[in-house]
Amino acid sequence: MLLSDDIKQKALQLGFDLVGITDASPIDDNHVECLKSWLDADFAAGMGYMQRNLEKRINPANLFEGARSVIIAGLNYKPSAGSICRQSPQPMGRVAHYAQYEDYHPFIKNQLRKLTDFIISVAGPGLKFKICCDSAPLLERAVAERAGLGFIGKNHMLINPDLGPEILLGEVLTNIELVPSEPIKNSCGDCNKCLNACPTGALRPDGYFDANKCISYFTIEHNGDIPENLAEIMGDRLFGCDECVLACPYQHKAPTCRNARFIFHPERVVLDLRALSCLSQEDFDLAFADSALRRAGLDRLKRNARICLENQRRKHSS
Ligand code: B12
Ligand code: SF4
Ligand code: SF4
Repeated sequence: MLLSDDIKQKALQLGFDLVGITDASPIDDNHVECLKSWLDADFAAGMGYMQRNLEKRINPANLFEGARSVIIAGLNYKPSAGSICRQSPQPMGRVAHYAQYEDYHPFIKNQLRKLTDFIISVAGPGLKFKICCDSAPLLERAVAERAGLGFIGKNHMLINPDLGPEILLGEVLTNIELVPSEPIKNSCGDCNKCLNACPTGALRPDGYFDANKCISYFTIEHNGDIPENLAEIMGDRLFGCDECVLACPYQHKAPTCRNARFIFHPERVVLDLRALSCLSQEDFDLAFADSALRRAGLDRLKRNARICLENQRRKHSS
């Protein structure tokens, strides 16, 4: 069997749901144009890091010298139905699906490291690898599309026709020349459900995504106050937002996460807002050491909790 096929088979054995390969040539022009006009229009809001390292973000060979191929893997994170609805007498705040699990960054990187160990064991030493997951400057969704993992929907998610949009991505850049996978041809067609479901208009009718209006951006990435009009629309969304994902028909028919090694934390589906408001830094560090919630940090989470509590108070008094 070809090395490329061996690698794909091993990635699936390691618990990934999807795997594809593309060459390390620059990102396709249409994506680069979209990224540049997105940055020019200030749709990146306060994410200054998106303005930096443009040359790396649009060309894997600039991110990793000598790169010839990119192996990209996808992990299904759709939670099982039983874990979605949780009732409590306390005011609770909702957490985005991906953060209801252990932090996916080290999980995916560890699995990809096992994949590179396997490649060395069959192809010999002297090979070079760079493992990325989320934080590296690389247009991951554009790479995933070219490697045949799915298509990019109007909600800007990489969507696999069978597994839906709830797929987390990680990559191995390597100096080995591998056989590229074929892109797939599906699309959204006439559907506009995610645009209609976005509570703030962050998904614009012209197809662009505006972080200045996105609840996910404000609750996870933004420092300082959240504008009043958006704070009200936040409702009980404490960390992240899944509306444009949950509206998608591809999400509805997708199977749930089947990787038992990717640990799901039922106690992170919703969080007690009052308890969070008076949590000490020490207790936060202990409780969320292995969680993507650390990205926001305790101060932002407390700010979000105050807003969710105020929204719930307003709802009950009206
Ligand atoms: C910055 C960032 C964010 C920001 C900005 C989001 C954004 N849309 O850019 C914030 C904090 C808001 C965010 C939110 C979320 N994120 Co995020 N995020 C990233 C990060 C680090 C970079 C994304 C990026 O390059 N943005 C630049 C802009 C220009 O990209 P874009 O809007 O998607 O546009 C591109 C394509 O859509 C494409 N395109 C194709 N057709 C068209 C048509 C038109 C008209 C346009 C304009 C563009 C376009 O062109 C552009 C360039 O490729 C990536 C990891 C990475 N390194 O890639 C994760 C990543 C995209 N995030 C991820 C996730 C899971 C989420 C959330 C679902 C989390 C949540 N529940 O809150 C939401 C989803 C929000 C959304 N609908 O995009 C996953 C997505 C996996 C997937 N299946 O697609 C990623 C890949 C992380 C990972 N490793 O798994 N995220
Ligand atoms: S994450 Fe929420 S606010 Fe942001 S684009 Fe999607 S639905 Fe809109
Ligand atoms: S909800 Fe409809 S338009 Fe939006 S991404 Fe899914 S299929 Fe595409």
